[in-house]
Amino acid sequence: MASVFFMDQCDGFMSQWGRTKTGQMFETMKRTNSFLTTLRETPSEAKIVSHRLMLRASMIHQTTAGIYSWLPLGLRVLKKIEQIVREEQDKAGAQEVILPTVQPAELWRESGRYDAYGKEMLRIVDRHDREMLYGPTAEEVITDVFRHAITSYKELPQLLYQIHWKFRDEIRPRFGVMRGREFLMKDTYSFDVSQAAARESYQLMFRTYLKTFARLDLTAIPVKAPTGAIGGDLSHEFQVLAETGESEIFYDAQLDQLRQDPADVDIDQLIQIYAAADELHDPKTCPVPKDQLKTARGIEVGHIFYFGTKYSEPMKAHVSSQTGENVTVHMGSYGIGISRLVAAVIEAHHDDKGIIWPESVAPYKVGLVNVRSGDQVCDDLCDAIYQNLNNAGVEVLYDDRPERAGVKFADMDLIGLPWQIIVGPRGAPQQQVQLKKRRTGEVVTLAHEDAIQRMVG
Ligand code: 5CA
Repeated sequence: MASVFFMDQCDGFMSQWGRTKTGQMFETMKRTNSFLTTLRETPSEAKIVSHRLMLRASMIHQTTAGIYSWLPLGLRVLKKIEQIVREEQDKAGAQEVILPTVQPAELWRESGRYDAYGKEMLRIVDRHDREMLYGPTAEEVITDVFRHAITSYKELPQLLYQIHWKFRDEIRPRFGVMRGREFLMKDTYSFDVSQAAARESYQLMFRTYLKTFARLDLTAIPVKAPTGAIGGDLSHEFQVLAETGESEIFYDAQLDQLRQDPADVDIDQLIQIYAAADELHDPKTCPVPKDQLKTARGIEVGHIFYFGTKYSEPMKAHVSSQTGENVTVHMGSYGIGISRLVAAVIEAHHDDKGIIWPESVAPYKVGLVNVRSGDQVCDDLCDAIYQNLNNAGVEVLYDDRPERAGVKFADMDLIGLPWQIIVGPRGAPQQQVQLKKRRTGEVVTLAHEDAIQRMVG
């Protein structure tokens, strides 16, 4: 990976920034100058492991009930997840937009949802006494954008998405960012000329979701779901299995085999396999034999809906068809809880020492541990490694603090970077380091150039 530095002469700076070939930002950081303030003790308010670890690793700070500030380490993960979700949406041909968070009540009156949405909607009055709201979702806003721009079937299908903050005044915000009141969502909206075409968009998103979750190292089971406040007649939730999950799901054991390799699975086939949220599961009508039926708890990380003309009809989103008639477009919407995913990844990837980030979303790839900061040989070798990794565009967090080795090791394990390069007084004179893989705990001793080489490759 080549890199271009904006600040060549930045030896004295706390961190360095660059840009990789793919345009993604990377950054390296020294602990002495970082905002990282890890906690040894377990915060008592946190009931599930992801919340505890996010607080202990200083990824988030609760500003008020269900509303969080994202701190530097947490934000890096949030951005990585966001970028993977974005790349998969772009590959599917969806185009990114940003819609307003503050929306006029008027549009929601048009769709008939303003009164129906209830107390979860945060309602605001502006200085002219106009009723506004902080968007819990954006079907109305996007339908309004669409109807002002698209007039012909020739311009369909359209897939538009945004990655933006939502607000739902949840009655019981809990488990940290897992169920917040303010949260980051990716929401895509599809517009098609017919029901058959809309089904294709639905299947495209279905497939895109399986690829997205696989890149996050998550196994997400697609489950038939009720449509709730969004409405419509076809819907799937994507559930990551975890004991702490809020939903109970029932599924055919066949799914366990198929989901191993989602890329090769025929989607129609996957949609046919029984998997249902508890609201939809009825043991009397369930087609799966008892010994083949599995039950598990899940975290809903995504939810997709086909709702036909529920919004386009009242909001008059029409196009001219091939035969010149005016037809109402068929729509779907497709959500992914980006901020919730940060917690879901931790629920799926941790041990009793802390987080174990999959490489794809790790805040840094490597943690560099100077076992004896202040020792000239150790400091020099660490500086050389830090600089080399930097030049190669490898994201590294360097623990250069004058702390005891035990504290640094515990912190690195807690933060959960995939790799640790450990520099100590025994190996440093021979330019030797230890390379530790966080997931397995496996440690090898090798020349520092070899360790760097392995991180770059
Ligand atoms: N308009 C549709 C699809 S874009 C919609 O809003 N769907 S949703 O209500 O199911 O939300 C989409 C995803 O956002 C959920 O699957 C979940 O992962 C995430 N989400 C919903 N509520 C919260 C919340 N309170 N905290 C964190 N994430 C949430």
